[in-house]
Amino acid sequence: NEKFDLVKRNSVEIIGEDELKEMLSDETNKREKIAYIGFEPSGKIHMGHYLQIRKMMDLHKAGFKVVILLADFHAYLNQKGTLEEIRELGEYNRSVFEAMGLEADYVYGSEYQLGAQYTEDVYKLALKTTLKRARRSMEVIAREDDNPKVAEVVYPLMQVNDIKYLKVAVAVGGMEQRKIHVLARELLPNMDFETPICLHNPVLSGLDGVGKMSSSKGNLIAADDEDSDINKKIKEAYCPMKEVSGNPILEIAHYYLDYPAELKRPEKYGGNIVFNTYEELEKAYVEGLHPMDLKNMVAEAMIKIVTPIREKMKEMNI
Ligand code: F2Y
Repeated sequence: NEKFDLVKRNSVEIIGEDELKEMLSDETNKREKIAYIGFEPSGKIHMGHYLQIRKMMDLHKAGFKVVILLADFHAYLNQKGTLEEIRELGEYNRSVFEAMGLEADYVYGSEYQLGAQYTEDVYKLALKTTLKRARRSMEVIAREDDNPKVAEVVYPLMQVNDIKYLKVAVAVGGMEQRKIHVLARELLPNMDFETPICLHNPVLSGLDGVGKMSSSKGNLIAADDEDSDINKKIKEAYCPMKEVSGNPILEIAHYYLDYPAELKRPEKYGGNIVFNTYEELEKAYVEGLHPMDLKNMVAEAMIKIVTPIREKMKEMNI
């Protein structure tokens, strides 16, 4: 199935693949085709976000209505600032996603998360979830805190509840969301809601090779970086010779190059090479393709992707 291949492409996993296949081939919309992703509003939108936004565009192309949750209360519970500050970042994030070309419905969590029925359901979920499980689901997501707060275990319950309240069939997120999603799959069938399908995207490593690409760490390529920033950042990025694991440049090559991809090089450095697939490129790298060659390819591809987004953002006065 063509639509299924499009939706699955470049994801790490889909939990509930068969249900998704069924939905994609069902013209009667027995189950409403709604896909969502939530973001804690953030000061910088980067290429990790763009991987997820592109996936939402794939789902839109496959016939889904796309909902973007600007998760203001979640960011608040996760100590990201005052609600006022967070909402301002939410507006900014929405504009950047629009500049990226995403067609979607945007909703703030606070528009519905104070409703009586929503609140009662959070209490119900609180009774069914162990503290241990709630904390585990937050391992990668919760902000570092020497004295962790109760807010940290309220957060995943609300995220589970969002899936019900937004009538989501396909919940999308980075791999770090999987424990919350698995919890949702267990709990929601007992809350008058159908088990959600969950699609998980890869989480890119930071350009410094320390941890993940993150707005708070500055180890990123931003949606509005200038060509010169991109060239400089990639030139200086962590990219150990012959090493695949935790290599941010190879990860970007994996998810952002179009294959077949061509490396253009002067004859004296070995001339041009065409890689038909990422796997071919990875093999060549493990066998000694020079990091500088890889970086040149990746920088060119990133500039091609970022330039139209940056231009659109300028046009929109973002
Ligand atoms: O960014 C994150 O780590 C997500 N947990 C943010 C988020 C996603 C959702 F799908 C918050 C939510 F409330 C969600 O419903």
